[in-house]
Amino acid sequence: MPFDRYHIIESTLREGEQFSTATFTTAQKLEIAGLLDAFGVEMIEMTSPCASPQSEADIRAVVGAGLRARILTHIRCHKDDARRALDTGVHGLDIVIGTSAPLMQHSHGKSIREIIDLAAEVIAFVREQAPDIILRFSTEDTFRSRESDLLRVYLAVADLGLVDRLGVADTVGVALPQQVYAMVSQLVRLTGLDVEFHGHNDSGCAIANACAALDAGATHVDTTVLGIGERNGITPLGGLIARLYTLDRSYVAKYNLTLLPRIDRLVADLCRIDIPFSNYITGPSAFIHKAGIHAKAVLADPATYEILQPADFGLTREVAIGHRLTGWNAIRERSRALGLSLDDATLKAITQDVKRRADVHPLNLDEIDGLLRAAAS
Ligand code: HCA
Ligand code: CU
Repeated sequence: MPFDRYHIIESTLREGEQFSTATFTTAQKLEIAGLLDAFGVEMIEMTSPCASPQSEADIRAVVGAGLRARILTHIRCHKDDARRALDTGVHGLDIVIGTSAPLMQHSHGKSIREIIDLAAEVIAFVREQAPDIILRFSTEDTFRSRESDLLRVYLAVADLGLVDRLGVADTVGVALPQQVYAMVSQLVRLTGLDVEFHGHNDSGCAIANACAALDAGATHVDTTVLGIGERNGITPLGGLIARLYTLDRSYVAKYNLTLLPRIDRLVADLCRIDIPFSNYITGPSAFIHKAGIHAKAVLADPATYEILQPADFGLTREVAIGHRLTGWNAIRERSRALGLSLDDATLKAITQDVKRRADVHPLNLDEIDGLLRAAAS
């Protein structure tokens, strides 16, 4: 099964730094990296040392922390960038170059022939300097590149026999799952190399695309915490976990899932944003059940309306009862939790009272408890 042997490349410290409100200090990067390592991600990608002096120092600091995760940095396809990256002692280099018409014209101005020659030169240089380093080559904007161009570039790079992994990047979030599946399976079949998928979320397919990539035989998926990144970001770590867990819980058993809420909270705080209500697993309403029909069923068996078990993530479910959609089963459950013994007729009458009052304003738990206690006394 393809989902048995995938690795997460956690890019909060690279792609995530490209998010509008993200600027992490060295100490914050160490804290994020430490938590991601404890969670169990296999690789952590960091901003290029060429970005700024602090970026370079931060790679050294995180490499020096001695984490289990391998530390990668992300560089342009330049010998100078590669030299500076190698100098940091990083465990792996992720090299990228644009192959779509807009990027070839406005980003580097090179032809496909020139891209192939440059890639060969830089890759050979890296291997000469660091025979054991983990080396990946990726095309930027893969899904707006001509397929014949892509295959020329990827096959030429694969033929060098010097890289460990090829990367495909949906840089603008335009790809559909079936396109990702087709591209990844083709690369796996033609090169036999490990394949990494990096997908932006501009049109809402980042998780589905990552899943399609794995299904097609990709070995590595890029994520960031909460999905932060350029524009509206990439495949979120928690969203990928939710997607794989719901296919089969064993696919995410290798990760320390109870750390996810802490990781999401930390990054949200550092970026001065809230965790979105719609966030996977850790969104504030992810495990709140409201309508009477839902509450009744969930109280009888959570699996009726829960595909993820909150306890697996160190979280608890909540049955909301102070609103006009509440049902008497949920009110009875609250009465039991308070140790009261009210008969069904009384509980039903209280439920009607809650509904009437909630038409004016939602009730908090204290108000409901007050009604229940008053009826019991
Ligand atoms: C970017 C680059 C990148 C690189 C992805 C990769 C993208 O545009 O900032 O190297 O796999 O989305 O193409 O993040
Ligand atoms: Cu990106």
